[in-house]
Amino acid sequence: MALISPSRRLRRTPFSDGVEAAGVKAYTVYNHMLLPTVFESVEADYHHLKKHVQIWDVSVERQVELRGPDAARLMQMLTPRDLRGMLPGRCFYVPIVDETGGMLNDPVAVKLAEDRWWISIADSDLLLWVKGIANGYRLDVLVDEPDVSPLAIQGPKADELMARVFGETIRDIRFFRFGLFQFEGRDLVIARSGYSKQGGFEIYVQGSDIAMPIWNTLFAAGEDLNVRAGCPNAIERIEGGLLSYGNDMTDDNTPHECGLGRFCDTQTAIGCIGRDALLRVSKEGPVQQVQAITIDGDPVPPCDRVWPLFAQGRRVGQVTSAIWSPDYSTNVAIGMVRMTHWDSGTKLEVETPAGRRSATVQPGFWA
Ligand code: THG
Repeated sequence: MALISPSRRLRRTPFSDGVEAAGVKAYTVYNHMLLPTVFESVEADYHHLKKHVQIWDVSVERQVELRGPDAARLMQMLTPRDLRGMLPGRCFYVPIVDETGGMLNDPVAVKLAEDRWWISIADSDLLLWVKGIANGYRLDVLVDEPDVSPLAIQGPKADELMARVFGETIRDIRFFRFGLFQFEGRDLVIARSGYSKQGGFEIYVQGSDIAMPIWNTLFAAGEDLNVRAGCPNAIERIEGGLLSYGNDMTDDNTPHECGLGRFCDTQTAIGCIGRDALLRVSKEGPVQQVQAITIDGDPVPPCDRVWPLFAQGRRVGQVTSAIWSPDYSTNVAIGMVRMTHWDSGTKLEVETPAGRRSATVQPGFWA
């Protein structure tokens, strides 16, 4: 592929200077912002992530902040996940749906206080939808994108690195909870979360001015841990079954088709804008669903469009993400498969740019 021309529309991040100094080799665009995809190579980055600790500039996970008396009400309007039991200090993975039950985003909701929330978004312009709802319903809430840029610390040595910088109490944070930790006299929200299955934290860096100081402090503290700059890794996230909005799902899909039914409480999520539509479709159950799939043969080329899935010459779905896995010595993939062919062990054929290949529906993801 040719290079991407830099411009102001393609936003840099408060860590971009550090990312460049660390030798970033490729970027993608996510929420109109630069997201690194490769440092050494996707495979070398993958092996390192599973063994050591990496620091990821995931500023592209922009925050939609809700502030005011109607913040909790607005948040519940956006998602079919019941938020009534959610306490401040918690993070929830929440499907966001439109009036048809179609997925608009799959963010992490962070409840800072009853009247203050962050929605840590995937790649779609959710701010516009949320502002539209807030204004259309005349809600008493401010909606904006604050100067908050997540920095993820991922990998088996993440606890050790973070304890050195923020103190031993950071080890006590439980999965999808956050605490406040001091850095240069500033309070930072730090959660145990992140877009990998290797474990780790996300620092919600508030104020671009402290971004590079935090970045540099973490690298200095982790020298003997073999800390490196990294990024969400395509191989590791497919093995782990972490979905990518815009790739594995779009607004044509319901949360149930995406396998996110466990994050829906549609009966009790009173106020959710897509509730009626979802109650109708979830009565029957989805007729297609996201599945783990293996693809036989040599490493597949990059998956930059859907690859049709066939059985006996009939279309039964599509592969939406695929890559060679060194640890499993096969191509691992995520696809949307029709009900008639989604049972584990079902043999299919997939049309890739490298020709037709045999594919098999798997019992689950790998990690
Ligand atoms: N962290 C934060 N913001 C984000 C992401 C993140 N915004 C964009 C994108 N990632 C949103 N998508 C996801 C997808 C999966 C998960 C988080 C965000 C995830 N899922 C776990 C899983 O499926 O195993 C756990 C979900 C749960 O049990 O609650 O972590 O990564 N800040």
